[in-house]
Formats: sequence, structure tokens, C-alpha cells
Amino acid sequence: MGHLDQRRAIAFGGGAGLTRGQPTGMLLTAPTVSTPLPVLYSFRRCPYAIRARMAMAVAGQPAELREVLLRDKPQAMLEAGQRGTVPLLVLPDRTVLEQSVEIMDWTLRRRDPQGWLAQRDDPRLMGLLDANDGPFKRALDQYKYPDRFPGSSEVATAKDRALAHLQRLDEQLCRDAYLGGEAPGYFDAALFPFVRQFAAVDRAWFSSLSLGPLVAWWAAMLAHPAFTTVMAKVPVWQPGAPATEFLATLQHATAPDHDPIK
Ligand SMILES: N[C@@H](CCC(=O)N[C@@H](CS)C(=O)NCC(=O)O)C(=O)O
Repeated sequence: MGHLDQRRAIAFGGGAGLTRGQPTGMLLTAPTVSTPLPVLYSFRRCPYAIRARMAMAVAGQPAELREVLLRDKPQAMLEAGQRGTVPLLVLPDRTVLEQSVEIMDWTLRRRDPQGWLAQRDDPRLMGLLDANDGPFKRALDQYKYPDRFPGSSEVATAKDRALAHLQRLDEQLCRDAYLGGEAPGYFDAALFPFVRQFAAVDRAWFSSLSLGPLVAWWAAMLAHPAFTTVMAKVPVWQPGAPATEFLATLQHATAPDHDPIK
């Protein structure tokens, strides 16, 4: 519960009174009652936001979705959180969740129809998550955006360091099709958006890697409904504009996402 202990209360702006719709498809049907919804500040292509949205999609968690531009963050978001990062979830009781993993945990503890939390405490998988969010993310950024690291000697080794992490995933995926077993779960959603970014730099090369299980997992996750649905495009949020209801956006999702990296 450590993460949740760090919750912080802020003034809750907007979202109150939004009427929940009647989502269909892969998700549960939410009741048609007018209650305040959590507000999710998100950026469509952010891997942290993708993992949070995937958990929310699987759980059928309603929210008001506020798509932001990272170069022009809304004031309400900056006032709500301390970090200025997405995803950011503001609950109706004014609790603020500022870490993607916190949002996944909060969401799935409320409702976990696919049993994603069963693997949550596996130390091996937790180690992979730490490696993903730490050294792999750093290597990924250096590989994708070498210009952002002028003079850094790390840039030259970034691709190899990223690949070393992917080899660890591949070893895991040699045993089972997904990181925690034969079905997708928590850690697949948590790590896949980052592997997707790495792969998107050079898809042809990535697809031809001799890491067969990893490439097969990547392809399966690209087609996973929780991923394809949360990549639906939504307008950038403007204060005062009509709210975008998260579950409703999922109904309109169509093709798998193939757009380039962020
Ligand atoms: N540890 C955070 C990291 C979130 C994060 O860094 N998100 C990026 C976007 S992918 C962000 O908002 N960066 C702020 C910026 O670019 O100004 C989490 O897990 O949610």
C-alpha cells in the first residue's frame, strides 16, 4: 500500500456530474447515473499513460479523459499534480494518483475481471518492471532521441543496453507466451508500451530479431483489445469543452495502432 499512502488531496475541478454512458464491446456496462467521475489526464502515445489506460480499459473503469499536449499542459493538470507528468488521475474525493503503476493498482483493486493482479507480487516480474522503468527507459530514450543527450557517452551503447533488457524479456517469454503465464496480465500491459516504442524506431529490423518469443509477444500485444481500444484518437482537452468519457472512447476504437513513436 506504499504508493497509495502517498496520495495527495487537491481541489477537484471539472468532471463532476458527467453522465456515464452505456459502453458495449469488451467492457462492462456502467450504470446510467450521474456521479462524479475520476479525471484522467493522459497523452495518447505516452507509454506510461498507455499502461494506465490499458488497466482502466480491462477493468471497465469510467473516467473523464483529458488528452493533453505535453508541450502545453493545462493549468488544471499542473495544479492537480506535483510532477507535471501524465498519466495523472484525480479521484472524486480529490485524491491524486500521479504514477502510472499507482493508477493500474488502484483500478485493478476495484475491479479485475481478467485476474491481472494475480501476478502483481511476483518478484521476478517486479524486477523486470523496475528494469523497464529505469535502465531500459533511459536506454530507449537515448536510442530514440540521441540529440537530447549531447556529449553523452551512453548514447553509443544505448541500443545494446536496450537489447540486453529485451533479451531478459525474451528468456521469460521462452517459457510462456506472456510474461506472467499463458494469458496477458499486469506486467504485459506495464512493459509492452515501452517495447512498442523501441520496436517502432525500426520495425523491420525489430521484427527480424532472433528473439522470436519476444517478437511474437510484441505482435500479440499490438493486437490486444485493451491496447487497440485505448489508442483511439480523442481531441485535446480544452477547459470548458464537452467532456470525453473514457469508456465511450473505447467503443469507437477500430484498427490496431500502427502509428510511429511519440
Ligand atoms: N513515473 C511516471 C512517469 C510518467 C512520465 O514521465 N510521463 C511523461 C510522458 S511519457 C511525461 O509526462 N513527461 C513530462 C513532459 O514531457 O513534460 C509514471 O509512471 O507515471
